[in-house]
Amino acid sequence: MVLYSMPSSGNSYKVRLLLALLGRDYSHVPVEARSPGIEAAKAAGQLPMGKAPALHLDTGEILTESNAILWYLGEGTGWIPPDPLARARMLSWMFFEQNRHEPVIAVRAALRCYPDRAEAATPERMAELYEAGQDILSLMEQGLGEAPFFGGARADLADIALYGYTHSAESRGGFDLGACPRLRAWIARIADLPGYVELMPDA
Ligand SMILES: N[C@@H](CCC(=O)N[C@@H](CS)C(=O)NCC(=O)O)C(=O)O
Repeated sequence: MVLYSMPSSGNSYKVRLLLALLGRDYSHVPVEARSPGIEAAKAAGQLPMGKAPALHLDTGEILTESNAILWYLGEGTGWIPPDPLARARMLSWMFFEQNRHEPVIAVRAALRCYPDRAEAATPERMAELYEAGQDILSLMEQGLGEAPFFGGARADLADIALYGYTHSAESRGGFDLGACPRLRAWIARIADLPGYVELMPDA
């Protein structure tokens, strides 16, 4: 397998994290935003949707969309619960992540961290994203409840999907997890999982 992934992106990180937790071997092609490498990969059809991550399988198939890639890699492992209701709950968090969480938490981080996005980081936009993001984090705090993981007693793909951008919501996104002690404990719990890797270990 060859993974085209963006080193600084939470969507790409989810896939690298699951591969590491599963102990799977793969080749990595880093394609950072606005680099010649990512443009070359797009031009060569290696990122068919024009975005990273993309997983190139040994069969020649290319899989896109981080959460779909998580599903593919998670099949037949303990990362997808066997119970239909638990699987549906996992998907519910994964859709929430792409539909509501990522467009706010990741976008605010991008506006703060990527210099070429700074122009769009107006005080109004940043305040709006902050307020919306704090609400999203509160929903997660409540949703997690007393459970150690979003998957319940053990972590599932929802935990990986949500971790991608939540773990750096404070450092990169400028959010405040002070009122979310369970989320903070959950972040630490994920980082303790055997095989865990950081977002950008070489950075
Ligand atoms: N929904 C997609 C989003 C992928 C995405 O937006 N990737 C961004 C980085 S987070 C990207 O490749 N940007 C590079 C570009 O647009 O040139 C997923 O979860 O995989």
